[in-house]
Amino acid sequence: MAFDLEKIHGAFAVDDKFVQALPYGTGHINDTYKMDCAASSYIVQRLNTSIFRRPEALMENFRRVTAHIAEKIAAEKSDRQTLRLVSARADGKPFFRDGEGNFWRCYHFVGGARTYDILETPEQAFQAASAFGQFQCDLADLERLDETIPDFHNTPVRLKNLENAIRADRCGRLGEVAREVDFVMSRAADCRILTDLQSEGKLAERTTHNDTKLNNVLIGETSQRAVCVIDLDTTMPGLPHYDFGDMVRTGTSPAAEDERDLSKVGMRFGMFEALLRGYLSRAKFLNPLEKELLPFSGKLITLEIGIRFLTDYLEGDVYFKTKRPGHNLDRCRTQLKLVESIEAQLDAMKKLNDSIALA
Ligand code: ADP
Ligand code: GN1
Ligand code: MG
Repeated sequence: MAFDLEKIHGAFAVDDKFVQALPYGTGHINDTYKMDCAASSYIVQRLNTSIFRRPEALMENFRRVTAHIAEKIAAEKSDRQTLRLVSARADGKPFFRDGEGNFWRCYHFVGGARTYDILETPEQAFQAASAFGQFQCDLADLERLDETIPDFHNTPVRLKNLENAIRADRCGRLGEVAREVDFVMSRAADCRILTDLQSEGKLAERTTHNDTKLNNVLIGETSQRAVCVIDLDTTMPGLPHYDFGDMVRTGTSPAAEDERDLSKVGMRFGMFEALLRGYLSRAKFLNPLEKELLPFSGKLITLEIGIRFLTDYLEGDVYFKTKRPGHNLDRCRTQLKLVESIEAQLDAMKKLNDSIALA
């Protein structure tokens, strides 16, 4: 669908002449555009409201999170940044709903920085993980956010959704995925570990980002330092493991999430070590049990996202944006291959984790 981005520009309090707006980034959910104006640039996004069903509550979370982090940054006089929303011209709200019901938001483009779909160096991994650790730290004293997508990282619920998709087999694709289904089902017990500990009161909810794909942190082109954590749509109550686990999922493999040559997929131990050291350098609030479960969280979240890609494949590719037939199945297969690779190294990952002191 083509949108008149110049009109959307007019809806926001951007006092800068519109030049162009082009699709930007590789996100799977929202439509993102980089809008260039005469003096500076902006990010304009159309929120996917079939996934984010309460967009106003989401934007209230977004506003509270960015205001809270901005205060912390100001107090410490650091060069790190947070997203800065632009208000709608008509009513001052941090979003604009157009005549067709599309939900738009706009914020300042952070220049001189970029994201990486595949991390290139352990230093980038260290930087990105310390930025997400700092993010959790910054939000530790924020009042509870609205849980805009309930059960977002509830792995047993994700598994149940897969079981429902298997039973329905709406697209007649089940025959193709017998191996993947077996792989997941033989690990069903893993899916419960964190949620069971939480129900038993042994793990406590915190404010977490919940989508810590490594391309959701901007890294300074020259400084190579993490500049800004972005993509705050799922920032809400969660377990810190969801964030660390997704860093391991997206930061350790040298292959793309949708790579078809599975021989290229695997966990690079050096990248894991850099993520762990970066994260622990800031996540001082973790208690011993939380810390102990970090290596396992890498396996769990990789399995969970594999389950979600498989479910979407069986349901006819209705959730994640896809660019080719079988795209979600390709993505599922890379995740499961990565799970295997993590399993093979889990003992060494735990040993390393035990050897690092928190304080
Ligand atoms: P999605 O939810 O679709 O993943 P993101 O919010 O992550 O959307 O944005 C998509 C991409 O746009 C990011 O990966 C990043 O490259 C770029 N981006 C987003 N916000 C900014 C910003 N404020 N400044 C510069 N680049 C940004
Ligand atoms: C989606 O929007 P994006 O591309 O950063 C998804 C994440 C998945 C990820 C898999 C709201 O993230 O949960 O881990 O794809 N976001 C949502 O790449 O479902
Ligand atoms: Mg993103």
